Amino acid sequence: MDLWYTEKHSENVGITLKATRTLFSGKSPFQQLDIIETLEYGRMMLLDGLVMVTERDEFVYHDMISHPALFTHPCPKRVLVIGGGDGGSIREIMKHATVEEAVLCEIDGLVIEKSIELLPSMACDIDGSNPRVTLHVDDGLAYIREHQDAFDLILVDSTDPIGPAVGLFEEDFYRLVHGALKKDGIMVAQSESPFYHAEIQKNMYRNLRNVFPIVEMYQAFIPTYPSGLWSFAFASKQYHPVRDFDKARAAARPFHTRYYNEDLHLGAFMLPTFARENIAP
Ligand code: AAT
Repeated sequence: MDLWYTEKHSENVGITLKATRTLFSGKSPFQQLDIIETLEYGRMMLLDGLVMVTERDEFVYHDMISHPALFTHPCPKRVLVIGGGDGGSIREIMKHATVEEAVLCEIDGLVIEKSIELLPSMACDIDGSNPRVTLHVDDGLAYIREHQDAFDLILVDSTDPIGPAVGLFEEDFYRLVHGALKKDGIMVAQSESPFYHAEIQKNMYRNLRNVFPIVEMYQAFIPTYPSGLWSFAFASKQYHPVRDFDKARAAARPFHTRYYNEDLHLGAFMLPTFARENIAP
């Protein structure tokens, strides 16, 4: 018998993938976690029935949540990831030799534990083997409240604004992030689909603009996320992602990136009109 997994993106639209087996299924105090094996996209992690990552397209998301900020900041040394318990963002951050310490603050210890066990290609730097990485199992909000003026970059690699991540899209949280960043710090946050989530984007970018002087949106192609068109918010105290970008430094990067490159860095900030309109001030 064929097994198919379907995620409904709205009442009338969804994505369907043929699956071969369930590797883990369980409930944490925060959410339902499932890891299944699919034929086209490899292993796939679901939280409350929604796709978080797949082995086949995670490189797009993790390249794009991390490298644009890491290559805009002239010398990122201390980086915080909020959420991201699969470890993919930390893996990309670790490619940057300037980074002395990366902290992962994930609310759900079960996500970290099962990613180490079942998604080792993402979790390779959060399994205790990398001395530059520190793990905290805690609510990101609580953590940054206690760590002000501490980070060059903060990446908000969070779930959608439902459940434990609701607070991570609000102005009060962005004020705490602003305070947790050093005076020239940058925050990047996943910011949903411009095609389906106009309302969420409108509120999120308004909240960000109330706090940060520089706020830009950039896009990436992520086939297993709703509509395939995804976005990230770049909120910065000083550096602009296009005007202050050192293209030569990004071109000379001493490691491979399968999605990010120095031309795409600039292109990703060029938005289609409907996406611009979602976040117009
Ligand atoms: N790397 C891509 C995977 C994710 S998962 C996002 C993680 O954020 C989850 O593991 C969840 O437990 C964690 N999280 C949610 N709320 C909080 C919080 N308040 N503090 C810390 N961690 C939190 C991103 C998927 C994006 C999906 C887009 N459709």
